[in-house]
Amino acid sequence: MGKNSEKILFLQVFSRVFAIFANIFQKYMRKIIHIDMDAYFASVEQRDHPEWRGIPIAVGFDGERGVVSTASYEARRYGVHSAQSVVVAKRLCPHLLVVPPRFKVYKQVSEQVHAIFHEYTDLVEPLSLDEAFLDVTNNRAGIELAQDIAMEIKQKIREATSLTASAGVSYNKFLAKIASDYRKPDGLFVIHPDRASSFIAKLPVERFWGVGPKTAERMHHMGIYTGEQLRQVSLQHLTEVFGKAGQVYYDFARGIDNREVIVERERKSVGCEQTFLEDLYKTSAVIIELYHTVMELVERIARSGFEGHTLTLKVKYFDFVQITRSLTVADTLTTKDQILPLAKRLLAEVEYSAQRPIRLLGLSVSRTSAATGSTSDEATWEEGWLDFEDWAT
Ligand code: DCP
Ligand code: MG
Repeated sequence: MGKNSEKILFLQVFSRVFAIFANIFQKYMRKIIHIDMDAYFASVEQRDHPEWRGIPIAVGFDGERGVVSTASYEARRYGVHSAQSVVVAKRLCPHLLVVPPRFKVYKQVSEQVHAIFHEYTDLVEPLSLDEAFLDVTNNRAGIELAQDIAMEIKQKIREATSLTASAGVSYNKFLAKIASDYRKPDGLFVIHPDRASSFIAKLPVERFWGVGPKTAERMHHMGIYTGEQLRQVSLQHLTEVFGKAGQVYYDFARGIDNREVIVERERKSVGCEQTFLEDLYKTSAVIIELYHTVMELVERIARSGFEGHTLTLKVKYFDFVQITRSLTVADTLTTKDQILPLAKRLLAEVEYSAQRPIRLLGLSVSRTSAATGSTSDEATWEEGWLDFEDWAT
């Protein structure tokens, strides 16, 4: 064996041993809490409108094209849920009351809740208005058990806001998030390091973080229904089927998730984009897709509580040439009724045809950049080559 191959072998062994110790360290040393408010928008509405308590309500814009943001627990019993069309929701629950959202209030409550988190640690990572991870390994109050902190936080949230939250406690983000969902509403669930393995073994794969309905279906096709079965599949096989995510599933199945709790850097934009199965050139088809993109964008804005004034449309053509069009307005862009007309105006500036069909549409809302400048009602147009990588949330 040459000197170099010995070195490589040594490094491989060393890094393997290091990884094993790092995983054990994470498992027994880290304390992560995930907090998620219960039926967030709906609970705020029921809090502020006592006459709506105890009855099925959905927060969303009523009307043919409206979408449910969230449903009260009374409505969920009928099968009403987030992202469902209001029409379908009313079919399931004919006496459903659909009430408009009040994003300002949701944001204020979110700030109150965050102030409570920061009484314990500054290592807070918000996932959306109503959800955050806390790393309480070293907490301000010097409390030994993360479970006690979670209990105190729930209590303080109730006192400050009259709302309930569910908490999950474990040694990593993946398990803490699953735990918070486990005893909803008003729940507190702890996944102890020694119990993690048996807990994951029984967990249906669709409850794994990052496993959406499509991935779950593929796993089911492979005969994988539980964490236990997922653990039997080799890393090589998982990465063959799921690409990079394969490694993540492999680790999750073993209770490994060493991601840090990342204190939020200020978000600069919220956006979404979609690539079409076939390139589009008919105006009617493009408008429909634009509409869907707007709906998705509105949902993401609602979830993140983002306040921006600039709308940007990205169009990628069949040949991967990409253009963007932006305009800036005085209002904070949050609703479909505000954004859709603006998106249509931006689209009207874009040329496409059967010879030059569209491969991808994207929309984002961002804070007004110094370069864009204008905050008047008069729209500012600009064409550019924005980097859209930051878009995905
Ligand atoms: N939201 C939305 N559109 C979605 C999902 C959510 O506008 N498709 C908004 C409304 C929710 C809030 O974000 O109240 C938080 O989302 P959650 O997924 O945490 O759902 P809830 O808090 O409503 O319910 P749960 O009790 O299941 O957490
Ligand atoms: Mg919630």
